[in-house]
Amino acid sequence: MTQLTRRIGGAELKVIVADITTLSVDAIVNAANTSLLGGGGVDGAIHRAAGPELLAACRKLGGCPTGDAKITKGYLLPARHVIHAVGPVWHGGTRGEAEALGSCYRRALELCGANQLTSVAFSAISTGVYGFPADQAAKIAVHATIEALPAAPLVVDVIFCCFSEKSAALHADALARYGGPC
Ligand code: AR6
Repeated sequence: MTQLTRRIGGAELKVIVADITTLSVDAIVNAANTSLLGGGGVDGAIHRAAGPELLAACRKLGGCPTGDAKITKGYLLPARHVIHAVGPVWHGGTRGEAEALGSCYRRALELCGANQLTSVAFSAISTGVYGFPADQAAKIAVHATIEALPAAPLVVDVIFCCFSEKSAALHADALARYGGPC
C-alpha cells in the first residue's frame, strides 16, 4: 500500500510498506554489513530470494566500508540489481552515525547514476539490528536521497520500502515536510 507520493524535480518519491525482495525495480538497496557476505534482517531475506549466485558475486567485492555501497546483479530477484549499502551501528549518535547513514543513500544514488538506472527502492538502512533511531533515520534517508537526486539524473522512481506501518509513517512525515519548517 502506498503511504505517500511526492514529485521532486523529475522523480516521483513513494513511501510503501512491502517486502523489498518482491519489488520489480532496477535496484533494491540492501542494509548490508562490511563483509558483504550476508546476515539477518533484510540482508538475509535478499540473499535467500536472490539465490547463491548473489553470495558468490559478493565474495568478489572484497567487503565495503561503512557509509559506502557496492552493486551486484539481482540474480533470482525481480530487481535487476542489488546495491549493498553498509549503514552505521548506532553508538549514541556521537560517532558520525548521521553522516555515515546519509552517505549510504548518496552512494547508492551515485551507483544508480553510474549504471543508468531509472528506479530504486531503499530499505530503512541501520534501523533494525544496527539500532539507529527510526525517526532520525527516516529524516536522514529522505533528505540525503533528495539532495543526491542530481547524481542519478535518469532515476524517475524512488521507493522508500518500509517493513512496518510505523516506519512508513516516519518516512511519509519526513517526505511531506521536506522543504517546509522542521
Ligand atoms: N523488506 C524490507 N525491509 C525489511 C525486510 C524486508 N524483507 N526485512 C527487514 N526489513 P536490518 P540494519 C527492515 O536489521 O539495521 C544484517 O544482519 C527492518 O524492519 O535488516 O542495517 C546485516 O547483515 C528494518 O527497518 O538492517 C547487518 O549485519 C530495516 O529493514 C545488519 O543486519 C533494516 O534492518 C544490518 O543492520
